[in-house]
Amino acid sequence: MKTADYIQIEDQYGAHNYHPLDVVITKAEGIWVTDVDGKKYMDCLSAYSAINQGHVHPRILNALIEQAKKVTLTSRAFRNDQLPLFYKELADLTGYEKSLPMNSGAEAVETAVKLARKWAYTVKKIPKYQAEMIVARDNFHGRTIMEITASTENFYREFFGPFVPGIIPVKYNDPDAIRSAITPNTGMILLEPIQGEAGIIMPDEGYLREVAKICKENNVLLIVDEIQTGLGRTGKMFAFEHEGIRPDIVTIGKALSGGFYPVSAVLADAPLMDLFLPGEHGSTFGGNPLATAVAREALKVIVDEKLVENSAKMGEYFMDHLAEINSPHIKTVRGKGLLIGIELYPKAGGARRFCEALQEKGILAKETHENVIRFAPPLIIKEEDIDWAIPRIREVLQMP
Ligand code: IF1
Repeated sequence: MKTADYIQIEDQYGAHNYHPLDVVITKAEGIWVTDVDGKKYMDCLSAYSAINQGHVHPRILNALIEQAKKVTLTSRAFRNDQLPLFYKELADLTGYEKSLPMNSGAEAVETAVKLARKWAYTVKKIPKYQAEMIVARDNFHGRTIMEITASTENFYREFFGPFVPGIIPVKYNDPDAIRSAITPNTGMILLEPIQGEAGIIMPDEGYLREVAKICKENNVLLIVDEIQTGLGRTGKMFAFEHEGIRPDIVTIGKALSGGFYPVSAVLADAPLMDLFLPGEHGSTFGGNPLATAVAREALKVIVDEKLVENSAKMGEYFMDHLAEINSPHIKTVRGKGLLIGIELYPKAGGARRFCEALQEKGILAKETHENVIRFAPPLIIKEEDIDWAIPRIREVLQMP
């Protein structure tokens, strides 16, 4: 079958909850993917930062296969020999004393908010069910009812109410907006260190430091969502490190499994994490031996292959070269590490047509919102790969 055949079947039998590019991928390795017509592309999306280690990384593949031959799922009614090692290695790597494993990023965010709410009622003594959470406008934390309640993107929430009470959106990158939203019932603030879906929106230097200070002054927990920005994407293990802060709770996911399996987790120190009582929260697949064996190897690959350092170095190289492109369409190039966005002027007619033109030239990138092309290749990318991509990106951005 050819591309068109696959698209027709997908159209007929599948929900239309996405508008993907018309590329049908059948094989992937490293930064390259191949479609059913045999055409090769450089993946500049990395499945929204779930493929930091590169597609089908051999070490993680091997970990998946070997573990799958032994045991894949025990449920948490019993114990297994991978989860304890995952806990320990994650604690050693991140400096957080404890973690709680889940599956999707959305579940990790829900878990983080439940933990923070329990702290609000049992430790801060906010009257029950009056705990408030401050979030940033234009955030993206997932697709659950609570998370779309937090969203200010009408398209993600319009037909899915009624919504979850106690969530207050404020302007991102504005500490005063947070100060004025805080009440005695504020339990937590949930933020992305860089807003990915909003279009790679970078707060001013010092914003997160100021937010952390406000949280301390007001006895409010800071939850930082690193599901997209974490695990090396921005040139640090966690994006919050650029600001020298240490959030109370951190959510991670996506590249935690190198794209082999849905694995997410919530990080916190013991006094907070131990508020969860046995049976109070959980998940059938959360912390299963297959997931945690894969995640252990995925984390080892990030460290052993120095992907955090490479992300910083290649991100700078990539952004410098993008910034040199002379194009009437480019408003600005921004990003951190290998989380890069090119914002186009509205008169350029929207980012989609440029992504389609990039596809023609063998580069897969995705528009985010109307006018931003996101470039987020796997963190294994090399200078010569970027040298291959830049002329093609230049040609596309210089088209009328
Ligand atoms: C889609 C966006 C990116 C995330 C952050 C939690 C989650 C995500 C910061 C939830 C997930 C994904 C979801 C996917 C597309 C993609 C996305 F455009 F939707 F927003 F990356 F920017 N926090 N982001 O970025 O994690 O439950 O998906 O594992 O829903 O279309 P998940």
